[in-house]
Amino acid sequence: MLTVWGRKTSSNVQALMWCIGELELAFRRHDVGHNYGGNDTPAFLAMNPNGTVPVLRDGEGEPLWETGAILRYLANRYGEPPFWPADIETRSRVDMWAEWSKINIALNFTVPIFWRAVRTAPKDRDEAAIRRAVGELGARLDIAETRLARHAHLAGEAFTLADIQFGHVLYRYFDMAIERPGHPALRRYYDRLTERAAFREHVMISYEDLRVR
Ligand SMILES: N[C@@H](CCC(=O)N[C@@H](CS)C(=O)NCC(=O)O)C(=O)O
Repeated sequence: MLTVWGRKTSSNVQALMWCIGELELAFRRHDVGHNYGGNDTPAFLAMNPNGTVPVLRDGEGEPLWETGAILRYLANRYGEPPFWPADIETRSRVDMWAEWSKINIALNFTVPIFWRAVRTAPKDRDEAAIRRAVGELGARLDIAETRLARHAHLAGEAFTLADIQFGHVLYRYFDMAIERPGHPALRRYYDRLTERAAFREHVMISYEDLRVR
């Protein structure tokens, strides 16, 4: 049994929960972080000195933190090809796109766009900075657009771990009131993600609790 610490409104928790859902693993999840608190207690900090969510524990194993590492752990332990290929070269290409997504997409979306537009009071919002950040993210999404115009998924034809690292921010990206550049293949890909039960359950979650008014 997997134990997850982390509120379901956290984008990193969403990536983890989506992965757990895709792999059909049994879990229990504790609401921790943001409004729930609980991530600054000695017990929590003993599991993760950063005080961030998610944290994962598999059975009685050592707690794991850093979402990218947790996802790879789950893939290595429970994933099967083509989600997590057995062949090292093919697996590394999936991993390459997963890493690219974390660094180029998730990190350029969450703080520069989502925090500025949703987790900042309207009176303090810097609309010009938001537009600039959407433009900068858009330039990186051009790379995904080219890829997705030719392939069904980010790392190729199959749904893989890379799609989880890439796709877990797309619900917010497409739902938010921002002016997005045109990326038709990306939009079609996102629409296909919304047909996945685990994506709907763990990623398509209201972020109104996070909104600063
Ligand atoms: N690099 C870490 C970042 C973790 C992180 O920043 N988590 C956020 C939520 S997405 C957090 O714990 N925020 C504090 C809170 O929820 O109280 C990872 O990828 O797991």
